[in-house]
Amino acid sequence: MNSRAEAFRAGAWSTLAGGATAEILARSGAAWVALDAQHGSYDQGGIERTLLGLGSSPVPVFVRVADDSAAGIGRALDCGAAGVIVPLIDGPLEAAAAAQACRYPPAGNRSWGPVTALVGRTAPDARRANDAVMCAVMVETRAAIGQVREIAMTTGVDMVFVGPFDLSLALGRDVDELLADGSADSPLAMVVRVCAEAGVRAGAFAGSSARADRLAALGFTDIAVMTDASLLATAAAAEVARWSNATP
Ligand code: 3PY
Ligand code: MG
Repeated sequence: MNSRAEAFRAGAWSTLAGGATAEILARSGAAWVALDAQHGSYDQGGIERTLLGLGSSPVPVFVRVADDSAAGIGRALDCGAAGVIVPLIDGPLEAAAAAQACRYPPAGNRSWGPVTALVGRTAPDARRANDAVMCAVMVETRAAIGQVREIAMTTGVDMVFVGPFDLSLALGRDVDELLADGSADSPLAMVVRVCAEAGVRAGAFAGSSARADRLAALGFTDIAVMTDASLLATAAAAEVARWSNATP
């Protein structure tokens, strides 16, 4: 993926494996979709079924992997993910390991074995796969905030992606207070600034419009503005409320 900071992209987050939720999100007009294998219900089988089932998605589909293991990163990419979002990265060494796990030698240490090739699709060219892959590393710990510049500058990192819930816990702050902190030296403003300086995208999880608005105002370029579970819960509750108030 082109790692230069570009236009704003609103992403969709899928926590509900199975069914067609990821496909609905991929066709919603969102700029990208992420399948959540850390806190969502995507296991390896769910990732594989969803990515293979989606086939030619109109937008990139990423996987938020369960952890920073090279095995999990490689398996998600083998299934056809356009990139990975790697949680709980503390510093540049972990960021470099994640970036290398995304790429075949000589750029990295990814092992060859794309599952997509096994189901009759053309196996991607290794060099092109290295250029196209998107490696996002999550900054959501106190250690990571202290080294966010080094993380953003790490070779092969395409996006720094903030997890505001974990970050607020790590910093002992309320998540909405952290998001509302517009001061120039706030942790989130600093992330946006160092990403711009490093020429990488600045992503973050919002999960709701109100939080997405705050992150957009801070200058984040890629925001997970919605999740399938919260969209369904909100819309279902609103519809039920409308019918409970309706007079026959
Ligand atoms: C966080 O906010 O910590 C996340 O990882 C979002 O899923
Ligand atoms: Mg998190």
